[in-house]
Amino acid sequence: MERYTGVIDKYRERLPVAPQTRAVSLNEGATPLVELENLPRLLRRNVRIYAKFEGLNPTGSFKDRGMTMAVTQAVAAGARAIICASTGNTSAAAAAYAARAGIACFVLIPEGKIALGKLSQAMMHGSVVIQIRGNFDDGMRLVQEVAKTAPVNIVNSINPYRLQGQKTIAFEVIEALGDAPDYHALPVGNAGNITAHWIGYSEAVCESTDACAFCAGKCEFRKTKIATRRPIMLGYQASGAAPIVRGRPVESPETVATAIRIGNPVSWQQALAAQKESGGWFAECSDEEILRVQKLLAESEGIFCEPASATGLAGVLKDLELGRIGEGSSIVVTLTGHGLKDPDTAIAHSAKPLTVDAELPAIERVIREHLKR
Ligand code: AN7
Repeated sequence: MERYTGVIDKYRERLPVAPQTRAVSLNEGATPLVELENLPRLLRRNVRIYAKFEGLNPTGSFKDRGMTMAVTQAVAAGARAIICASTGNTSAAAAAYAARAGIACFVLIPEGKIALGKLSQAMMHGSVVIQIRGNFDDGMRLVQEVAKTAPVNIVNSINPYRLQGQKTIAFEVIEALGDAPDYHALPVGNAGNITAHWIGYSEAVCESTDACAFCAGKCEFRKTKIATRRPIMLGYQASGAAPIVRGRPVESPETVATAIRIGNPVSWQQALAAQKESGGWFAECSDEEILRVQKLLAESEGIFCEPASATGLAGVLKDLELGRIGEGSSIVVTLTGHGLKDPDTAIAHSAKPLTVDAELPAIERVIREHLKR
């Protein structure tokens, strides 16, 4: 068997990358699709729920799939610097892949509003971290303006190569299950990822050998049909940052799920198209629901995802409760980022550690007390 070397080498024929272009990769992708065993039983639901655990990518989120594409293409085009606005994970991925490629990286982040782990990544990989007194949407606007004059390549998801890389999630799900699931749920912030999922699922059922709309005739993807159908797409937003659910931009988005604290998503229209074409829907979850499901997943399945990622599962559990998702369904939930990204939130919402004397009876007492419950 050949050594696994990331999503570009694995899916090159389905991606707009020339055969001779060397991939800037950290062996991202090939993440596990873990079936939840205890939650459906706890909830007394006859459904199959699978978690696509994107937290196990090299920088701990799905952004790596898109960043390998964006940075590979930036390098191929001779770029010497990349830039992004970010709620955290994009900056972590951009910083790491820029380091790998040996190019400069500038990241704009909302001051005080990104999780500690993500900030540490951007700093550790040597990117230039610019904290702005504003939110993600302000950063996104500034990045687009500055890129008109400064010699920097934007690696936010308005860069179409990002979505091309991220579409590989759909291919992996199909490979693991043999076909598309009934439903695919995920959290929605800037709406790039739901757009990318839909591109992937749509290409998977396509047999056309025509050049695709993306490459405008410059490349030809091999289009082998690998699925018989597409899933119903479910997008979930945090209540304090739910512009798509509400149908209008949110001026000052607020949520504990800082990754999706976005009020005016760039890929809004594409996300709506995915929802309509798939027969799916958008819905919202409160911060309380998000944190409860993050904890529930960690305690009942051993999977630790960040708050934003729990939003997708929280939405699914609610819609199962409401009967919007039927019995017998197969559901894939993309868990977009690792729980270790945001240790502050995890610690703030968990039981405090016990402190006892370093003596045997104290430890025995704790064990006895705990098992009595
Ligand atoms: C864990 O890092 O937008 O709807 O700047 O980090 O494609 O934006 C992060 C987004 C979901 C939402 N889950 O995905 C950024 C950024 C996690 C995330 C999303 C993000 P999109």
